[in-house]
Amino acid sequence: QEYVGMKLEVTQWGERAERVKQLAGGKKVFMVAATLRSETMHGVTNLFVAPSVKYGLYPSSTTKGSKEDVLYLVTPRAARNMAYQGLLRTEDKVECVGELEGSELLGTKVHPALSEHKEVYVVPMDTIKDNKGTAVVICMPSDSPDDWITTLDLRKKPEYYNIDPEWVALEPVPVLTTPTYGDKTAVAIVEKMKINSPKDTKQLAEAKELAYKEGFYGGTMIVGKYKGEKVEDVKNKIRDDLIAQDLAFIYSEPENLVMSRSG
Ligand code: ZZB
Repeated sequence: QEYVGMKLEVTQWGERAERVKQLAGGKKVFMVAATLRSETMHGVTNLFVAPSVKYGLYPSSTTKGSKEDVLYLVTPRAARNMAYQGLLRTEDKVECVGELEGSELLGTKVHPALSEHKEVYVVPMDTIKDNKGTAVVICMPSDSPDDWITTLDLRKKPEYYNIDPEWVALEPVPVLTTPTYGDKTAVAIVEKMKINSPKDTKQLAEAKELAYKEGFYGGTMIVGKYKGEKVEDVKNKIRDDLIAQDLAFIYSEPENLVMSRSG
């Protein structure tokens, strides 16, 4: 699977991240989100982590994926993949500055490049899988049903999730329009399918599939440099622009280990 690793710079550590801030020692830190939809970056409203998942801080390579010496925040598993791909600084093994738990990051602010909102909060998503991508996930409520339903649940139960309601106050930002569902495809699909909770996993998988298809084959950009063009035609150009601007890199991982060994 080939993802785009989007780099979101930490602009302000939250109150729970004092220890992490010390670990970073004044270096720039980028949380890296694995995405298949880099064309939607304009509409980021939050960044998700899994509270109980372990993450680490890893020095970047300065020859690939980053022009400067920075720290990436991803899971140890993703770091191993990234090291294989030359994206991290390595000696004999993967260098790690320190480890942390997702919960320590809640309330930290990051800067999503090319987005309408210059700063967004890190908030929890319990359904993040730590065996896929970097376990850092962009929140794109206009085009991702999972992200919209999670945002609604966080707003409904801030005490339960141990977050400040202010952290999830941003509304979905339209980025593209589809003939069937309009400019907030995910919001429309969640409503139509009557999805009530992030735990409706079967329905959400269906909704995701539908939103992907609609957005890719039927979508037209309504913001940015490629406004008015078909998503299908500009998706790769947008990705390449992001990479050229040092805002993202290609990050791949084997579908699963058994397959990659026998294949
Ligand atoms: C931004 C975005 C905007 C995404 C969208 C989707 C959509 P896939 O197809 O299963 O590989 N994601 C990435 N890593 C994880 C993880 N560890 N656990 C849970 N979700 C994860 O899914 C890749 C997509 O799932 C990624 O693309 C990311 O969310 C999320 F408008 O990034 B996406 C209809 C989907 N729309």
